Amino acid sequence: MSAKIFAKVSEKDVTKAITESFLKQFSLYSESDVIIVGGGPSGLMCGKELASKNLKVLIIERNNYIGGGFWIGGYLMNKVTVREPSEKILDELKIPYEKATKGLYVADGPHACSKLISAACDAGVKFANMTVFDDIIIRDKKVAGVVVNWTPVHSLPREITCVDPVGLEAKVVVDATGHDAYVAKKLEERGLIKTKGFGAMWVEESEDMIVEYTSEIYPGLVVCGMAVSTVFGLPRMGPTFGAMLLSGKKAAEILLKKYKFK
Ligand code: 48F
Repeated sequence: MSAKIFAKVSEKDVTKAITESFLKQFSLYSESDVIIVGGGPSGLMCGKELASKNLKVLIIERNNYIGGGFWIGGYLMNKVTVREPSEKILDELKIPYEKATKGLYVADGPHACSKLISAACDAGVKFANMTVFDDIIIRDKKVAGVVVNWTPVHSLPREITCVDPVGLEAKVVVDATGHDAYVAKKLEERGLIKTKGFGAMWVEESEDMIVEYTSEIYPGLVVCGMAVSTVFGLPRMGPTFGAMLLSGKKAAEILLKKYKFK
């Protein structure tokens, strides 16, 4: 037999490496500065901005893959568009793009999405994927964390799996769950806020409004991305992503201004 290329390691070593590393991180991030629910473009952008300021940021994502709707532009075609001036963010992230028409730029979805994920990882964001947001923690009339479970457990019928979720604490939670606005809806279920449901498509209006309405909607809960349109009843914008990136950035600015993290 020819000389071995790889180091001598057994199965148990592989298992221990995974479990020990995962549990160490999960335990550390059970108390985060900011928990962002949703790993789409707005959540990733928000996380990147916060982690680059040395905040401890955890993104909860129910899917295995991160990126939300940013891989695919629309109608299963993997090109994403941004309107001026958000091509400046593509420049910052070193995402190549072409001019489609005056004020509109088009990029490859896989390239744009992977660069954004990479920038978030490089900034220090950690991820809990295959993890579904299930409920909110509220203490003294302020959001204080999230209740989560494994996606596979959550997806099974109750009669097969009765597995309690676990709680993760954070100083601030960001709802970046897209059109569903899952976190905001949990507050609504308890009569604490009222959401309006997103409006019909109107690209000329929607992007500006989403950035404008990106805000803290309840103490400790900031909303960004398409969740903003669902909360405030704003028009949807279809497959153009500038507002997602700018809204994520604004969400980070809002909470950096208001909260002390050290
Ligand atoms: O939908 P998504 O990409 O949200 P976004 O950042 O961007 C919206 C655009 O993609 C597009 C658009 C405008 O261009 O109309 O739709 O606002 O990403 C949301 C992420 O949240 C995850 C979901 O899997 C997706 O990756 N998510 C949603 N609900 C939960 C969740 C939940 N309950 N628990 C965990 N993750």
